[in-house]
Amino acid sequence: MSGVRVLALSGGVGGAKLLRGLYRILPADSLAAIVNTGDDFEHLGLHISPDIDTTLYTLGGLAHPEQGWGRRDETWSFMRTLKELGGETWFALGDGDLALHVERTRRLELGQKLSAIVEVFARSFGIRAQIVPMSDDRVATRVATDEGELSFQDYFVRRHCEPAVRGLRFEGAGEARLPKCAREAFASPDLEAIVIAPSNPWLSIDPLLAIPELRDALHSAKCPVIAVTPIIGDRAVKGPTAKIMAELGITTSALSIAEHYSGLIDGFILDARDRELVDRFDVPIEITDTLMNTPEDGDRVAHAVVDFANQLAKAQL
Ligand code: FO1
Repeated sequence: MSGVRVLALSGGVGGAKLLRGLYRILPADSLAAIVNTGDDFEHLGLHISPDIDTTLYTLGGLAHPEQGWGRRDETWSFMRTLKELGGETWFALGDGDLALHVERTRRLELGQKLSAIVEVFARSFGIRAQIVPMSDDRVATRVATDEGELSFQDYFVRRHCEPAVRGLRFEGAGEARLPKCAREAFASPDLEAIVIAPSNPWLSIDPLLAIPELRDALHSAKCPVIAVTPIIGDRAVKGPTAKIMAELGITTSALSIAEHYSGLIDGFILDARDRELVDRFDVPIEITDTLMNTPEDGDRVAHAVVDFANQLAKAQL
């Protein structure tokens, strides 16, 4: 689809905050986001797509402000009753959120593609950006831990990220295809920036990079590819990134993030608190305050991404 100017690769909560910034500063429908579905799982007979839903809620202004996932102003009658019935309640499903899973499952069982369903949901939330699952094919993140291999949500939610991570694999990624609208976004004649959002690289971005078509599209991109750091100092902004890096024997630093994307990115956005590292990268660096607590913070980082891409594009001319 022409018209896409910025294409973001994103996972959970951290990525969604940058997407909100890009969505607020860019003209309607010039933003496309390809979102991780490696965290998807079947639960209570429902197909749940956490990173897609976090993105929809965040851009739709419906996200729970502190939690990052799930809806604001949620009610919990379903979970209360499920508990009384002795059902599985380790994965919290609010009443409004539940409707999304029920409707997605109904449509999937009718044979609709996940990408088409997400487009319907985005429109119903009034979202004009293109939110695209990384594939309509099933890809499942599997976490090898010191207690054996766990499914993603078992590791992340049921076990609270406690088991030590020994490795990750993305079952089905090698055969997974990009949805048509993702291929079209990469081919947009107006594309001026591809941005890897500040999501957990290992958990939320690597599933996307494991899809051959997506990786090839990144390598042949004609516009700058920029990554935004999810690490400030030696800590992750949110979630288990630093713990996983330590368990994988990777130094917890923004340098390791740029190294992880080495060969894929033309520039890296470093947090101002890590300014002293600036000369140790082998790609051009843009420094800004990357912490996004308010919508205005997201706007700031989004402007930094777009301006940096334009600056790199001029330098490449
Ligand atoms: N994360 C939790 O830590 N506990 C939960 O009970 C939980 C429920 C949940 C329901 C719907 C949804 O879309 C996300 C939910 N998450 C929950 C977050 C989810 O596990 C993560 O957001 C992603 O899978 C990783 O970013």
